[in-house]
Amino acid sequence: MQKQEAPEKGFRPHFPHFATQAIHVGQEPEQWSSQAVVPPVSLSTTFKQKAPGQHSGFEYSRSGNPTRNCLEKAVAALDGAKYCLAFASGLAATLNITHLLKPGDHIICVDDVYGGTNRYFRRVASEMGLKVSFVDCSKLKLLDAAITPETKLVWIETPTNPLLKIIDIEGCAQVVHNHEIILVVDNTFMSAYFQRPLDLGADICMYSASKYMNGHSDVVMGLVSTNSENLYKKLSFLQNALGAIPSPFDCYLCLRGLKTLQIRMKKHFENGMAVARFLEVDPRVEEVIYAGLPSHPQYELMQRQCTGCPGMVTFYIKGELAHAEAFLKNLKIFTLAESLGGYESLAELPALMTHASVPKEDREELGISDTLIRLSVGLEDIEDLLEDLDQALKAAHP
Ligand code: P1T
Repeated sequence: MQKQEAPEKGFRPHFPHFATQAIHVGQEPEQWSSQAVVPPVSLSTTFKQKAPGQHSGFEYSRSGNPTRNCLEKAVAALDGAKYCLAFASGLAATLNITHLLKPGDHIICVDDVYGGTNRYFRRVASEMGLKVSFVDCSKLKLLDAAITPETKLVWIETPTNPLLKIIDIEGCAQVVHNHEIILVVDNTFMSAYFQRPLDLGADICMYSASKYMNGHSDVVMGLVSTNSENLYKKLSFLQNALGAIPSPFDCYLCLRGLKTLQIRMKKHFENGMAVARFLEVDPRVEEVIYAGLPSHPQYELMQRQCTGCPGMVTFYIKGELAHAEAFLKNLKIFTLAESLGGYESLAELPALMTHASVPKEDREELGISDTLIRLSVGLEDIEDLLEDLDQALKAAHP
């Protein structure tokens, strides 16, 4: 696809800065007869029509809902996008985007990707007649070489899950835009605050809003932003036709979560950095991967492409599976659980948890070993988090 034109001047509304937009865009009290400052949760499934087929903006809640509409407008503003659509989960967003393709089309997906995305492409999309290749898109030559006349979609995550590789969005856009290919960036880890994929040439920016965008581990949702009217029209049709939409209450919660996205991300960065620095010099740790550390192989790219790093820290504990398990079982403040991006700190073992569905040989080739531990560093006091990590490392390596 051709790079889309930036939104026209004035589109990024009256409020120029991030937190102001998160707090106000799409949420103007004047839109409600009650002048409600907090957007109401609009639970009605259906809306009265003036005459058959004549509605005043909403007809049925699957095709459009006032609370969802507020959220979609706010996220579009944060992404510098003209359009945004909300879905029932991150994977529902992936499903809808994939429905833009037809049997025989080819998808290139970054090799290190969330296990559920890998499973969907490998075990569902490919069963429906789509061809899928997993490619190390951090090497643009490999991406270029993998493109065939059938390639219609390139799917990248950056940083990748769980190995936190940084992919050059602008570089990928240059490669794919020589062809009729849609570039999708899964921006879940960075959130709209640290990275703006559409500005860097992506056609679609998607999120599992279940993570940082909502930030409170109480909503499962997906979000998709674009500047392309053509893609928006198709995705909007699919949103209604496939029906994988979020509930109005979840939209309300996510909109509420977004209001603190900026301050949360700043604190996640601060805490993530402190944890990475702590682990980096710890003799019980083999290697730390954190894009905010100068030791990260793509540190410079990260600095060019993003304005900060989230609380995602991945590391290899010294030893074997038993050491990783002992560490995880002994954590007291970090909770052993899948997911990420909430206010609370979580820890997990990708090989046995989030990425268990990735074939073993692929995991081994990527480096998702039994000693690879993924942390989602939350917003607790850093002294407590470091003390917790220290005592769990002691339990693993007495
Ligand atoms: O869980 P859901 O909202 O359907 O989103 C899927 C998804 C998409 N993209 C990325 C980068 C993700 O991390 C996820 C979900 N990930 C986890 C649950 C996890 O623990 O990694």
